Amino acid sequence: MKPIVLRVTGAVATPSELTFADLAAIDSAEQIFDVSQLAEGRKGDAVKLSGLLKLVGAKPEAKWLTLHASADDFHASIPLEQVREKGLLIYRLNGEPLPAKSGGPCRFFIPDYLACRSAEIDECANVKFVDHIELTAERGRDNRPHDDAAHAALHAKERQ
Ligand SMILES: Nc1nc2c(c(=O)[nH]1)N[C@H]1C(S)=C(S)[C@@H](COP(=O)(O)O)O[C@H]1N2
Ligand SMILES: [Mo]
Repeated sequence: MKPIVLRVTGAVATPSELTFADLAAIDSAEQIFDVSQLAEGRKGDAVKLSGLLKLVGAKPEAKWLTLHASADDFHASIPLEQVREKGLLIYRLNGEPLPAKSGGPCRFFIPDYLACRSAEIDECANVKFVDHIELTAERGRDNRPHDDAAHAALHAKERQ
């Protein structure tokens, strides 16, 4: 059995446990080869969130997208409508599964993110180490930092 890189649960027709090969097999119209085309300096290949949602069959009641990173217990919950078309999931680097040092197994990425804590969809919502995506009618778990001190502390921890 190939390792599961992403679980998708909640308000979806087909709750799924996806491997790297499953993500790579999503329709090429839903794939972005080389995200540096969209965001300078960013690396890797991505699948559009819209492609993932089609694969699992997002239900109409799904209004919130929660990105879970169990590796470091980081979670962000954002209104689905705002990222449905532009959200990306980076999952591959140089043809291989995205390594943890680049935010693997999956890294959520919004190309035109706003400054940290300026909005619901901010840079802090670019969750690294994503291994579980949950769709819900109500807001899900979110432990993004709320103030400067908490934000600085998080980045200090990240740099260790
Ligand atoms: N899993 C995880 N994802 C995370 C974080 C984190 O601590 N853990 N920090 C967030 C914050 S606060 C920011 S600003 C961005 C930073 O992304 P960068 O490492 O590419 O600069 O990652 C976000 N994603
Ligand atoms: Mo942030």
